Amino acid sequence: MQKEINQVFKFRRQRLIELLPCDSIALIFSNDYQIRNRDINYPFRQDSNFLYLTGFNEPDSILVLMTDQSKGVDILFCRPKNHSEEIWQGERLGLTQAKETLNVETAIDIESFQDLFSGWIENKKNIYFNLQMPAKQYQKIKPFLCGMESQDTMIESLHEINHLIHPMRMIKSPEEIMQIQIACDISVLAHKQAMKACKPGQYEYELESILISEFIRKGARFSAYESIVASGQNGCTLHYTNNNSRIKPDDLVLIDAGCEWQGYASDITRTFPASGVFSSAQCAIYDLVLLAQMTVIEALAPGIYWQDMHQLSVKIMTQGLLDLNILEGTLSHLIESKAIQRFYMHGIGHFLGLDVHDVGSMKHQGKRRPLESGMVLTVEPGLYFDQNDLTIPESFRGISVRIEDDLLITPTGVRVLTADLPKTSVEIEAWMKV
Ligand SMILES: [Mn+2]
Repeated sequence: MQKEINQVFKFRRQRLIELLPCDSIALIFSNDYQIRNRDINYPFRQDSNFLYLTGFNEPDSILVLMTDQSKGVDILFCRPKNHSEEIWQGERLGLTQAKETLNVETAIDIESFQDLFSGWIENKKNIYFNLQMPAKQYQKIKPFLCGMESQDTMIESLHEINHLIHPMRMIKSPEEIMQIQIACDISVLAHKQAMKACKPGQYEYELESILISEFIRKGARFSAYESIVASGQNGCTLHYTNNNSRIKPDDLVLIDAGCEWQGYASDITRTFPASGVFSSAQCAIYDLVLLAQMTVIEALAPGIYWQDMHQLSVKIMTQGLLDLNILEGTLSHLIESKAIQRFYMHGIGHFLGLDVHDVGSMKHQGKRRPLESGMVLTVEPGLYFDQNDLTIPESFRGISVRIEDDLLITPTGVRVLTADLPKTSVEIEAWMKV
């Protein structure tokens, strides 16, 4: 089984090698440990490109891909076995095992990287790496780049590796879709439990603890991002993570949380009434956001433009706010003047993958890029009404609603990966009552 999985990473490296011109060298750095304080580190999270190409979860490693006239090779620099360090830091794969398990051409002690690299770049025309890499990593290669014949040759030969890797990561393979689905399934269970457990008078962090507990209980030790549990007005802070307010009986509670599974993120938002029953004003806003979300999801298919999906959500919600007398004027004028941006200040959604806001672009060579089968995205329209906004009717003040699901673009349309989570106001009220 492990061999089959590692073959997937081998194929990815081979595909990347095929994209490299002749006489190229490409460097993909692992992440390093990040210090939290003194001798304590933050939990280690591998660099997403490195993980995508190796499946190898150790720090202090560099993947090197090289091409010449005849072929391409993949070389892994990593830490050798070291009994005394492994007692403290945990077991390492080591060089022999790394070569065999990860199926690379050769595995070399990371300490030898600079010596070998200085010789290799002498006969390479193109050098690919992450041009935005952290300074600490850049220091490892900078002396050799500066030693090149002239500044002009150097600049001409440096290329952005992300321009090759990101388009690959944008289209998910069946293996990746499986991992994302597992992340989604766990997050759905966690959201269901938190929604059902909610009682006015609780603190937001009590719901957060249910989410995290369920993630970990299912083997997803890490969240894909810090959970947002925002009651009432806190929902108006888009990235609210204090999660320390007391939930009031008339509040809506907005939970935006998702776990990470095998490096793959899920990202779900639900908004529900603390009391278990929506007020009529809350329900009006909720149903409007839901209408926008479901209309966009139904429209998704290969060939569709993401920018049009955002516009579709803008149009639906602008019309809805006109009907509710929150906006005044004509629809076309309000859309043109982007009047809804006061209440809907983010985009319709984003790519999802190894990064929660995954790599990839909806533009390609200056033009819009249509959706393709294999893309995974979130759709998350929202409306946020500040409690101190005196320009809107009083009953709507302090209401924040966002609804977010994760989706796979299929050859014929779309598959909702988070479909098992109650979503309509009727479903939510019924689920909270049980
Ligand atoms: Mn999101």
